[in-house]
Amino acid sequence: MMKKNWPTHSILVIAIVATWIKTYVVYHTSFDLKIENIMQQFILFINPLSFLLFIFGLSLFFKGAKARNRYIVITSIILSIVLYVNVVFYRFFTDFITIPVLFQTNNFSDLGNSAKSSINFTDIFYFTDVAILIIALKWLKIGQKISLVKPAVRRAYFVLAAAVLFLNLGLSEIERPQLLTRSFDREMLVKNLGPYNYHLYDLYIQSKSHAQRALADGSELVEVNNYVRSNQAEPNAKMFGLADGRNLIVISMESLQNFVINNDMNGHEITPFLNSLTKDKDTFYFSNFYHETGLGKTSDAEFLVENSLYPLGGGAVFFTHSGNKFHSMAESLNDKGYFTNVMHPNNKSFWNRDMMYQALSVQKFYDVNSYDVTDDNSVGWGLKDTPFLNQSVDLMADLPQPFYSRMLTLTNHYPFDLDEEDQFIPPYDSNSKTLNKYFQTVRYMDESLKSFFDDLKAKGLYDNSIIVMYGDHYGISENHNAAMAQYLGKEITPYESAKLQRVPFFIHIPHSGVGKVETEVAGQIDIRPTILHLLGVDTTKDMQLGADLFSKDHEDFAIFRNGGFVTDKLVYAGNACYDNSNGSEIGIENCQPYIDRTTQELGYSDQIINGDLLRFYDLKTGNLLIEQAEKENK
Ligand code: GP9
Ligand code: MN
Repeated sequence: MMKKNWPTHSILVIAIVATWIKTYVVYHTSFDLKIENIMQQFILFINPLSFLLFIFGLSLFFKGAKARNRYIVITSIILSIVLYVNVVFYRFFTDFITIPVLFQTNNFSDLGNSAKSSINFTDIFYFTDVAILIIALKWLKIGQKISLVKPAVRRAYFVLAAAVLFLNLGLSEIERPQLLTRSFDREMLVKNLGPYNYHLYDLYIQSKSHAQRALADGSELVEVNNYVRSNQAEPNAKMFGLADGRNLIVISMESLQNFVINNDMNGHEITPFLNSLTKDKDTFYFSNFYHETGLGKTSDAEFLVENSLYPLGGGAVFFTHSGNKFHSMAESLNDKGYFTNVMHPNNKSFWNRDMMYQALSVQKFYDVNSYDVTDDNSVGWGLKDTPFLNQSVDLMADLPQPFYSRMLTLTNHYPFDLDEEDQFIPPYDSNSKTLNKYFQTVRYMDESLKSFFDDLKAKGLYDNSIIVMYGDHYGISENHNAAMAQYLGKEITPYESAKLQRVPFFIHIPHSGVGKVETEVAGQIDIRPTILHLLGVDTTKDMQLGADLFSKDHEDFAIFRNGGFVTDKLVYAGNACYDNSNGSEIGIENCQPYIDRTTQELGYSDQIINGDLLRFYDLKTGNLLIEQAEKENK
């Protein structure tokens, strides 16, 4: 009787609905996904559907009922395994699997035997949908027959599936703009795309970089190496080793642009503490220092600091190339006996940091779980800067010394929300709410940094440390040009926009007495060689593109990730060449030699990253391992 009443493709519907519901239940029972509003809940609910419609929909192409049913059951088993493996992985790492992780066996050494103990009998629940299918097929005898679907019906079916996918992507785009290009947080991807689409997306990203890697054989390094060697800057004898043996603290100041330094807003000083450092005898302040980040924002700046290579143009290198071989600053300092770590009170998978930090040889990542985070001490993106920096000093007090701690602040991040008690100055009065609030959060960050210095002193960490601080990237985008024009009292031309990419850079060396304001044009690429030389580390063999800012060989030249550049005399932005002394547009031929060098240098950096070329480079000897590569390829 059953046989007659059930339409022929009921089994398809059962497969889709059962897997869909199960996935949704698993979201709530097995992962800790932070859902903030109804829209996010709705996206979460519909996100498995598009993939399930596609994958199970392929069963419409089968001609025999048996083969079709087998396809559906096997697909259901595979999807259940994929989801279940993620669940088990999540129990350990509170993260979702990426394809490279599956091939990095050292990740699983942690899992070891305890993996077994975390697999429970009740986990059978994760296969409920498979069980339902089998019951439907075997006992209820559903899906015994098949009738061929008309091509038009099939087409309509896949159009529907595509429509669901676009609805899903559209809603996600509204909820989380630039999800696929910018916000590379796996949790966010899974929350918006669902686990199955997420794995497809990951597969796409990984196979793209894998293909480029496979094409490289190391011979590309000859030219790159020549370039790097011929552009090397000799360390300044007075500065080399000046801070040898001291702890190194590097602070990424979120979204901090240089225009606020030594400036005021309607009579209010914006950064009193940082301003005092610009006049301090122990501090170098670089006033013509540029960020060089692309889509990866904070993480791109981290990449520049660690590697002195440019981030990528098309995506966040932290996400696309965490499987590469790198010779990071952390690695150099590990070799020198430093305890290297990063402190940042956010989800560890944000920007794929947990994976990338392994590739960068960072020994420990103090993520959000290392901090005491409550509603009271949080705002916007999470833990406020003052408690973050304060708790970090407590952590530092227990670290083996010397240590290298890289810290990432968070409060001065779009949308620049701030509790009333933290608003030390009023908002600005332009038509841009963003800019108006920006001054207040910058003022707050400045105060946090001041108390951080005090905390270091109180814990006895100050005297034997050096503190390096850089703005990571712009905070005010070109969408706010009108408001910026009002504030700065001048029109924001492409020339001005380029100059607004300046971020403050400070090197504070307690008791050194050598500090001053430096005006040479420089960029984030120069941070690493400068620091390493201060700490007395030889970098003659390093594959780095920046130059020591204290070296007489350092050139006034900063390259933007978008192909623009600045020198002491020229600015190249928006395909036009400007005179840097007055901002007037001049003939492109003036810029051409630097345009060529910019293209060349960005090209070399991209080649190193895309080809994973550092695997062919022996840092200890400076030898190129090209013969070995030839063998590998055979
Ligand atoms: C998040 C923080 C902010 O952890 O780094 O990232 P951003 O959006 O500035 O790149
Ligand atoms: Mn940032």
